[in-house]
Amino acid sequence: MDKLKPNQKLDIHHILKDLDKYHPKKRGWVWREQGDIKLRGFTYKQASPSLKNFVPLPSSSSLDGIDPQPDCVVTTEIASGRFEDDIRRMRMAAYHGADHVMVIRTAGQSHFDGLLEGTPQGVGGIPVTRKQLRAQRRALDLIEEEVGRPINYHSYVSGVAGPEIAVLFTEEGVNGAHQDPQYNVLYRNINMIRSFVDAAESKKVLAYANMAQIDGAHNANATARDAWKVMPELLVQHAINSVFSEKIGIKPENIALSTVPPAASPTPDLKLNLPYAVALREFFDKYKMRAQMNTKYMDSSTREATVTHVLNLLVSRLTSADIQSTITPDEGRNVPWHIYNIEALDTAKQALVGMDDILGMLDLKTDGYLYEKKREIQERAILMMEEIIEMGGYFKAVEAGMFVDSGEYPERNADGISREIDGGVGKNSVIARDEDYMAPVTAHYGYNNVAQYDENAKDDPAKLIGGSTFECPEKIQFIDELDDSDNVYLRLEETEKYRDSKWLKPEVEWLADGTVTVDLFFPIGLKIAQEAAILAGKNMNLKDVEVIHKEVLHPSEGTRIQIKGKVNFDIDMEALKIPEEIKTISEDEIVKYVKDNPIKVIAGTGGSDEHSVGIREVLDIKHGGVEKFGIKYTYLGTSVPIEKFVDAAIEMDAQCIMMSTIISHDDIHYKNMEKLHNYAIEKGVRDKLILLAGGTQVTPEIARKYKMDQGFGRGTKGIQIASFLVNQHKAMKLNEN
Ligand code: Z98
Repeated sequence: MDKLKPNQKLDIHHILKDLDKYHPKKRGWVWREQGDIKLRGFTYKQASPSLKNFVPLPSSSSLDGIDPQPDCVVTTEIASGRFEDDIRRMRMAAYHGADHVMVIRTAGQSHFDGLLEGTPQGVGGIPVTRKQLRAQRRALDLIEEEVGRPINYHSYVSGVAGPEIAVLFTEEGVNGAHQDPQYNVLYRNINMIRSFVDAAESKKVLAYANMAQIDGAHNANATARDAWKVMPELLVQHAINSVFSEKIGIKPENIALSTVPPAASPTPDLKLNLPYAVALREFFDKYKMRAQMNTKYMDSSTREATVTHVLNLLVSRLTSADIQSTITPDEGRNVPWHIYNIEALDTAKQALVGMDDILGMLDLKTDGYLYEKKREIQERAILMMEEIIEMGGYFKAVEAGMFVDSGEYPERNADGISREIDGGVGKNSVIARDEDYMAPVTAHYGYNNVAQYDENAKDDPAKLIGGSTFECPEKIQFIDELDDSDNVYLRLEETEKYRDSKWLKPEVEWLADGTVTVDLFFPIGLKIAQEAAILAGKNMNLKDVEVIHKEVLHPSEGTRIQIKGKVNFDIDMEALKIPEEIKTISEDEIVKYVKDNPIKVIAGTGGSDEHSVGIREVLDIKHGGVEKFGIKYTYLGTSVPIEKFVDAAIEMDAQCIMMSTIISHDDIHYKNMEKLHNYAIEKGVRDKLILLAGGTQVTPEIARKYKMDQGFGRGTKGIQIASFLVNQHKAMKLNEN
């Protein structure tokens, strides 16, 4: 499988085969191609070329399926923990426009003091391992070729094993990483001296690999009691990590500030988030901005999360974000449900494209509230930085609890996170290098003393050993999984029945997990509704029923509940009756053809059938009926005698009869079809008429068996009928000639 094909599943066995010998195709971060794009007569200014293979937004079905891509990199966070399942998600995400895939370590990997091999699920979460990275990068190498755009792969460099992780990432073709020593210090209580020394080493490696770096300031935002109060501090944290990174050698264009709008509606969202974003961009204009939604205020409502996301996207567009993250309420629910990943990607794509060139039409005011608030945030940040310097520097300031205090600087509530300079994990573990210290490794920070061995190896110390793993990937030690009771092969065996077979099972988290979600409404208050929902789930034969979302519509009149649970049946795909797909052609093509070749239709509900809604829907322009494409119709009404259709067609010189037939007892619908066909023959016009029958009980195959040219069942759209008419009309003309 050297190439993926859209109609073929990604073969996980292929990804795992000879994985020990696989090495990534390239290193380094890739930005999107940017520029003006023209699609279907529209010009997009903040855009990027369309993909080779993609799934467009649903509404694109009325726009010839165009899929304009925004100019910024779009992120998805994939985190089921089973890399064999996540690979499929990455492929779906790429089709929806993701070109930055972040794999979340669900274990709090900062707590591990070394690298882990294998895929040890049992440790209470999923850490990132070489095998997992390699398998996923291998899959992404295929996926990026399939969609025709490079995909950036990303994870985190933190914890006391940070430098080792940075090396691992470089070896395995990871293209971006979070790296910010302040994260270690504040949130993981890792010794600050150790964290900054490790960060220097890690950043040197990230710089070598040309990876993009995302910082960790946004975590203050997520941790603080009132996130908008830490706005000045966020600027300070960004400043510390950016300058530090640049001094070590990361190029400014690879330094991305992780910005999260600090507030969400029902706060006056934009009045806080917009001045903050402007303040940030103005101070840090040489760096990139990675915008992520504010998860702090996300509850389990997908609707609410989407609105917060869209408001955040507005801020991103107004301040030109370079990387746009997308996360979902599933963070809040703690379940990585990829359908919502895809929804969030579509939300970003739809909103960003919808707001294309907004700054070409609007200016942000440079006076009044926006200016004053922005200035105030910046002034507070500078005051804080000055005080930190006066206190004797960052370490002293952390010790004094200057960070993540719930007061808005310079106001202080004395509840900030305080760490001791010589405390925390890994304290006293930094030792000065000896005089004759020497490490023959590539991308090493600081004093390395290689010249004593070889003057020529000064700038390339690994030369002394014939190259490091960066230059010679074959030197990498690949250790396969060691746990023989929990590994990918066992998991694949468990689900083998559902892989490329006739068996299917609903899925949420992992292949064939049988999980489903159900939306329920009860005309009662919350407390009772919740219990009722769980019982309802059990009565539906669901196992492990849990409430995942609840919303009071009125304290006593009603509650909406969403539950999840597991089903224990399999679906045999071979037993399914798959309705025939009716192919459509583009609206423009239909309109042009009908203009040059007028088509008239006689329509009505046949026999003694009084239904009229369906046929009117596919005739009238209102909901996209055939009239929309220039096709003229004469509607004869309901209970139309079969003969009358043909007589009217002759009289009006029509090319087509559309007979609706809903009632199906005694197969009357099919009998009427045959009658219509026979009468047209009797009148000598069968070969000049296109006969169509439609209705909820009509299937195309059986309609054709009863001599119709085509049948149209439930859910038919006008464009399907119009497309068929055009194709059939063309074929009839060819026959005439
Ligand atoms: C994000 N969804 O930012 P653990 N380093 C930094 C981080 O911000 C994080 C980690 C490491 C969010 C995820 N960020 C939150 C600077 C996490 C993760 O301790 O192994 O979980 O490290 O995209």
